[in-house]
Amino acid sequence: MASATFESLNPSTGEVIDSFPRSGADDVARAVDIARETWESWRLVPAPERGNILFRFAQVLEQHKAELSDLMTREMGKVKAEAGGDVQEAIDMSYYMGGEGRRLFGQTTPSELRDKFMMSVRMPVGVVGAITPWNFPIAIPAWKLCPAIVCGNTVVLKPAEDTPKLAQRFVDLLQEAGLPEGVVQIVHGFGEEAGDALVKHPDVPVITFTGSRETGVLVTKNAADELKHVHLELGGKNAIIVMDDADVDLAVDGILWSAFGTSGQRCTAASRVIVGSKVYEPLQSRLVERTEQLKLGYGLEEDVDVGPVINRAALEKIHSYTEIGEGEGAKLLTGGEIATDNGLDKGFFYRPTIFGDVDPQMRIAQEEIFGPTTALIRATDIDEAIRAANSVEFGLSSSIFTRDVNKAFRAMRDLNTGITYINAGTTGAEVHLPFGGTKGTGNGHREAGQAALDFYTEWKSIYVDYSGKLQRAQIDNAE
Ligand code: UN1
Repeated sequence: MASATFESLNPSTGEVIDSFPRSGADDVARAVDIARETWESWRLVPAPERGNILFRFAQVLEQHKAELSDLMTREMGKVKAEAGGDVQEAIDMSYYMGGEGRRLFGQTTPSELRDKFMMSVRMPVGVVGAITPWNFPIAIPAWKLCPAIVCGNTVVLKPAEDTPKLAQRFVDLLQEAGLPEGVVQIVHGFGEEAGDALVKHPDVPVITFTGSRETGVLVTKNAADELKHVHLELGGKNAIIVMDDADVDLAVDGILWSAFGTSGQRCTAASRVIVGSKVYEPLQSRLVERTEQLKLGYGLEEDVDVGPVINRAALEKIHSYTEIGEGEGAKLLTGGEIATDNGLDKGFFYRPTIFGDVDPQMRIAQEEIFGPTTALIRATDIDEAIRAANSVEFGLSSSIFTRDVNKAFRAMRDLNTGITYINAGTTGAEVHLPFGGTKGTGNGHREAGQAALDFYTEWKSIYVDYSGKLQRAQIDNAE
């Protein structure tokens, strides 16, 4: 076992939560060996039985929802209600994928020959290496592990080093739900050590990673020699478009929730707002006013709206973007500072920040900040708005507020993202539709929904000839 350890901190108070083993390549190799061995028996367990374990896991998560949400606010910082939502996503995913145990549908199709039967079935792939982020510390492990497990794979999980305790609880509760030992292994620690060893291990044919674009590219390169299946979810620079005909109050509600919920630390967060020139001024003033009413603080307290960001490095990065925005000539409308009053200086708190008069090509409108900062951009019509929305390297989520059905359909077709919302913000994806994005957000795979099954299985095509004679397909069969 790894002898070195690392600590997990409470981002609201700076207090140490617990310490964890800092795993290296040897620990990863041991976990992979067990997962590889367990796979030989796990792949033969009937899928409905595997699904039943997920139904029980969903129930166990329900029983522990309050405990997990409370721990999430302490270890990751998101406010109470949002922490409950994170756990609920895992519950929903576990029920949904549990049901797949009795589906996992393939196809049957007629043969071109007589007395011959053809079908395709989904086969498990083997050991899945899952590298998960800290921003959805219970939901995202569920997005990855529930489909992997029901499809008959085993898993080595390397959770983010900021939220090890939540990941450990997740795995403990899987065991409590009856998951046989060895099906899921956890290795704690850092990307350069544990994560990298997992990505390079020859007995891990599948890697699923949610994190930064930079690391995603590295994962792809390091997995290339073994031709691994790689799924990537790499964030976004998501835009909300507000057309002149929109319900402005509704749009402001959507912007507040999507820009500042989870302190802006969602891949789906709205870090750009593209506004029609007629509603720009009223929207800006209402948005700033509502933003200044948001209460920053420790998310276990009832009336707190916005919690801390994850750590000191994140706080500094977010603040550096305020300086970049000001340097680029954008107008700082509110926020733009590290909050230190009323004891907030013990944690990592950043004031919700809005820039106005932002040009779509500025860095604050192009780069993922992953914090409570959003940029207002003007657009004269829908063409300009869609052009601006699409002018970034990412393509995860997008949204339009409009009462004009024609504009809504234009947006559904032309916004180049994996997810588009009409009259809602950019966050809040449900577990039974595909989740993921275009362009620099990923590599074409999707998680959640039916799409996840395509990643965690290989198709096998099976031909059964019951004619009793040699029949040859794809040649001239005239007798
Ligand atoms: C993420 O930030 O990586 O749609 C996931 C949403 C959440 C999931 C976000 N259900 O905002």
